[in-house]
Amino acid sequence: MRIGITCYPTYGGSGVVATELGIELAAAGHEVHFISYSQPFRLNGRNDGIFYHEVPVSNYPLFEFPPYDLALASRMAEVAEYNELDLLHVHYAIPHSVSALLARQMLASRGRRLPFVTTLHGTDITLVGLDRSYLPITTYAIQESDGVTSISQYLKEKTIADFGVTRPIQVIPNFVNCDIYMPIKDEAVRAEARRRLAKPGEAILIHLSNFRPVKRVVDVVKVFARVLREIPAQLVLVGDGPDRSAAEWLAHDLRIHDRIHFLGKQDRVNELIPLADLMLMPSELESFGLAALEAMACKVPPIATRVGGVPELIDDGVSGLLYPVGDVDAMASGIVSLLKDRDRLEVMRDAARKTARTRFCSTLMVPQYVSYYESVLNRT
Ligand code: GMT
Repeated sequence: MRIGITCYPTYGGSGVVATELGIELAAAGHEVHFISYSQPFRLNGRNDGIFYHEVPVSNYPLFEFPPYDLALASRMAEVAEYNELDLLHVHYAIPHSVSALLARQMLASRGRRLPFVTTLHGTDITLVGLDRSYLPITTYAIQESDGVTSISQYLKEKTIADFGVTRPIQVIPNFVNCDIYMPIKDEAVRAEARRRLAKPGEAILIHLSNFRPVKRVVDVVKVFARVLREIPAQLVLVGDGPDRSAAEWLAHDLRIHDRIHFLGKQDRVNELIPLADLMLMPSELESFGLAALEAMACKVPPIATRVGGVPELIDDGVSGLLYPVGDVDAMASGIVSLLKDRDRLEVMRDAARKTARTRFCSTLMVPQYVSYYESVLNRT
């Protein structure tokens, strides 16, 4: 198949899923064309079967807001025509599904077919999409999509309830490549790598996100401060965004900044995650929680909040621990008791990896996308 993929190319779960999907599809012999305003961040290097098409957005002085969605629609139609794409797959409904709808209409007027699949990821439904200025057009574009997938059952139900979408929605959960996200098998190698972050005997906690308010990064620092009262530890914070300075300020105010590593945006998180003992994801809301899945694949159990689609991924007390949003005391005491009970931690580490491998591995999900594409092509 020849597949066009559009996503946000910046750091964020939907862009990660779209890029990893494109890489896996190309590895399976499909031709993949990314269409976006810049190259997706995980698409570094030249992969066979992958092409990247930049969307130029001209900024005429009359435009207070350059119309990216129109430029994207034009480029989608061009790329589809020149490369004879079979379909488009857009990740994150706003504005990608609207642009895809326009591209489909442009080509239809010339007798060419371009079906498109929209994958709903999270805030396109739970936050931004609900804004009155976007709600009607987002609903329309989802409804008009030739296929709609969502990354969790929770998100599917939310879309039906809040948007009144009647088109069938197929749940295809987030996935991870378990050969890239994996534990470091050699304990001596792992111990040596951990020494760059922590002294022997210290625990390592990790958090990865785009530091948006929904991720509650300040809670990560609060939990860590409580853990430190009982256990020597280091905290590794990967990512950057609006709440980074609030987290840095709190770290200094609590005088624990010398134990917190603000690493900023990192490309090879699969090399960092396996060094940690536990991962923290105290989000206000997660439609799935891809960062937690990546951690689980590396045998790092997540300490997370019981929100959105997270319980579809984490079995509380088995492959991780779940708490109410904002309950930093409970999260800290859960972490402390787990770190003090190494046998229980080891069982949980195995369960986390097993969940990733047996339920959310790319080898299971990518074929689901391929057969979904085939079903869309057969009925359009
Ligand atoms: O909302 C974000 O923080 C980023 C967002 C995205 O679209 O980039 O993440 C969403 O998509 C991820 C991949 O499908 C999910 O794993 C995240 O749970 C989801 N985020 C939220 O629902 C807040």
